[in-house]
Amino acid sequence: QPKTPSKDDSEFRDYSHSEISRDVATIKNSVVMHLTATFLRTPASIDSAHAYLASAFSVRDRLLQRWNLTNEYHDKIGAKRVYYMSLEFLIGRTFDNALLALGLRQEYSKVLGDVGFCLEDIIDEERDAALGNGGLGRLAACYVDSMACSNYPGWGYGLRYKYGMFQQQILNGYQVEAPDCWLDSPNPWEFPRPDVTYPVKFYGHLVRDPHSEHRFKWESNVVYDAMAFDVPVPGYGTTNVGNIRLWSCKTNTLFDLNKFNSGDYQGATGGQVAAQILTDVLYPNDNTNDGKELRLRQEYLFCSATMQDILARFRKTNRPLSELPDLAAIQLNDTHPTLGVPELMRILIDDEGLSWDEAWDITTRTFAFTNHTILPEAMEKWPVPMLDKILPRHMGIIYDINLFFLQKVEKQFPGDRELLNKISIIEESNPQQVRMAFLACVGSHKVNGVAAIHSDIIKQTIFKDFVRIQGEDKFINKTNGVSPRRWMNECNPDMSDLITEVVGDRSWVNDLTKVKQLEGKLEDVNFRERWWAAKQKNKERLAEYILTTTGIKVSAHALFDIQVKRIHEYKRQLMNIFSVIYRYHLLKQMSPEQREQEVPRVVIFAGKAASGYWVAKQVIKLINSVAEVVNSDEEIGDVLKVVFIPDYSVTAAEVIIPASDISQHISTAGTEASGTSNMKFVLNGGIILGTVDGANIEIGEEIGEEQIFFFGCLAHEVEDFRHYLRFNQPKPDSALQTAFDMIQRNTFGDAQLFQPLIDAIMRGGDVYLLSVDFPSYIEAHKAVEEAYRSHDEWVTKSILSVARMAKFSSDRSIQEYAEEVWNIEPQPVLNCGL
Ligand code: GPW
Repeated sequence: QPKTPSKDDSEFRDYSHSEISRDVATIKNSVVMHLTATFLRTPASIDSAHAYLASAFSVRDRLLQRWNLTNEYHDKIGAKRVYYMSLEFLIGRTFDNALLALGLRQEYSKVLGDVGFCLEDIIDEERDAALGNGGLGRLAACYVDSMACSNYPGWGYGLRYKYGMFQQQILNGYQVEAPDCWLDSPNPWEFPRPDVTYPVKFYGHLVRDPHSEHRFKWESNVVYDAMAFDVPVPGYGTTNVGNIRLWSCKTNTLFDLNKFNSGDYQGATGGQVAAQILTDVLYPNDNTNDGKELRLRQEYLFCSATMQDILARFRKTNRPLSELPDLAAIQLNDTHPTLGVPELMRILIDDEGLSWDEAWDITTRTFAFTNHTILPEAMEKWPVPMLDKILPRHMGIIYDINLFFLQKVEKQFPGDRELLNKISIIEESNPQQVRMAFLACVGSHKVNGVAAIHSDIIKQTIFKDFVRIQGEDKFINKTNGVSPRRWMNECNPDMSDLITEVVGDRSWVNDLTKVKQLEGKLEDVNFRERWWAAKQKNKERLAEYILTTTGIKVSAHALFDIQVKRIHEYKRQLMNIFSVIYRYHLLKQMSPEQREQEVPRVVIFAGKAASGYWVAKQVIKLINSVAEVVNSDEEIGDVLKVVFIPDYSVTAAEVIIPASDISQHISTAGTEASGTSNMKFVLNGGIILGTVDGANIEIGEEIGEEQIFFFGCLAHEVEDFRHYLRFNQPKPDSALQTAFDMIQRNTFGDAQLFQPLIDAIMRGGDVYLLSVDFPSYIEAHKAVEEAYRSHDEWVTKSILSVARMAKFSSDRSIQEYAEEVWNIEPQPVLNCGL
């Protein structure tokens, strides 16, 4: 039993609450202390890697002090907290972000400069925390950033994968995956908490409580331990520091002393090795559900540890469990954490002795659910036999949740058997499956989509009957947003300095409505020139990056046309590369004089394909094959270059996004729930070429339709087109046919490699409607070109766009969630008076 101090705590308190000095000498001291004492470096053995580590540890010291303050304060005032549960957090780097948040960038630059290092090089030593696939994981990271910056009491909860998103190499034009061993070097941004560890059970059997109908004892000797690691989230310009608590799995089987003594060292710790596997690796799927049992066990480990931790914190308040919803709001980031619902029910009923109705009331008032897709292949379903084997108690609870729900519906709509079948949480397939989206919906008091069109679509499709049963008010929209700290201030310093000049200070970073003031600068010739110069500099930075990562030399004076995102058929990178092929064909038909007149263009792709997604991988191969032919065609020169940048990541995005002239967001209408990179590109002065889909629509509404190039069919037309194409051959226009012909004439290597991509259109029903949208896509490209020729028109579009983008700050999204879903308030630590 640990002892507590015999004296009052004021001495400790005074020291731990005094702000660490900002002067350069003190900082230098702390960096050198870490160099020598934490990393055993001497002046003779210091290198940039250790200069980074020591600087990062000294920044972390400051963060942890504020971290303590924040959490102590929120505990003390009994603040309601939000818990953002997500299997993914795509954080990227933290060092530069923390320096900017604390306002210490210049100081550290000086300290490092004094010992002969350049801050930018030191920043480049950090590896990304890539604990996510794409938009969904990055959104979670932006949201905890906004919570911290807006002083909302809230934590992220996730998993600490030993291997994050795989690293992508391109070999012979093909994607090859390599493991992301991001924890091989020390990670300054996590704080291990061995004292915060919970047991998590699997398998076993149930014993019914003789005294209570709903209570069971769940017995099992397969027990894992989940141990917490805390990742501090610096709030910009505030004392508040947020937190992401990540669970790491270890065994809790006791060290086997007998085996050890008999010389079996391996056997003695054998359990450790087996248990590690649960949090070893991030599943690399984006918008697909592959239904692997290991993934289910990951999800449960995550949900159980998180629910136990939230309840442990709640119990310290000594308030009755019925008040849990007054102190905790839990947001489910898609269905992946939905087992949190039956897990909370299990704890409340079996461990705490509450009745079913009490437990259900608490649970549904605590949880809310965000849906991020309507793609059928992404819908999470788990076979009943699998769930029953691994989590027998939860399977029972899910059956009961479903039973009571169906009974209520039967009362509300007597005799409607078909309705009951449609909305049942259990799908009557063979084997039966648990529909996780329905479970999440029934277990939550609010359900939201992530852009206006998407929220409408889910109300008309997957949740149509639920709207009828549970009422309109439960189903709401929360349009996504992105953090202006990372996606403007950090990644685009020159443009940010310009905005700061106009606003008068840097407060716009936490209040994006202030960028509106840019509109006043539209006629300022000098300002316009500097705006363009900032973009030009970003393009040169990207040209340099392209040269080092691919060896391809591109001209920074060409139009930069960028599509970076996960490779997926619905996102239609294939349509983009077909249009590049067609452009190449047109250029080849021209005389040198005619080609001179064309707007030179660099078409840039980047993105990862899920390792098991064959079609997506062939698309990467096609892009690289086209790039090879086009880039080495001397007749074409700088008029057209095609680049595939390998290993897209948060850090790569920070270089790529600020450099766009246009970016492409060209999903088949109705398929991209929101998109968030579209927001990032426009916030950096780029123009969108896109379909009438996801957040593109709201971006157009905000910045004005003149500032965006829309094309393609509308969401409500998609079904009819698909229906037609199921029974009729597509009719590619001559441009698309030309692209097919060139591929089939082996222009880009063996045509056989790419025939399946053409077949998916010509024989596979063209599900993503490339043949339908291609003509208007080509027209839109022409419009882009004409606008780009008029330099003045382009700069106006660019400035106006940024000025009108305030809505897409994640601060706005988080404020809406806080007010309409979580019922929490900002609690700035500054006024804490501790
Ligand atoms: F399938 N999204 C994602 F809905 O990045 F779970 N990965 C995913 O697995 C899913 C969605 C899921 C994305 C959406 O595709 C994108 O449109 C949206 O902007 C983003 O989530 C954040 O809401």
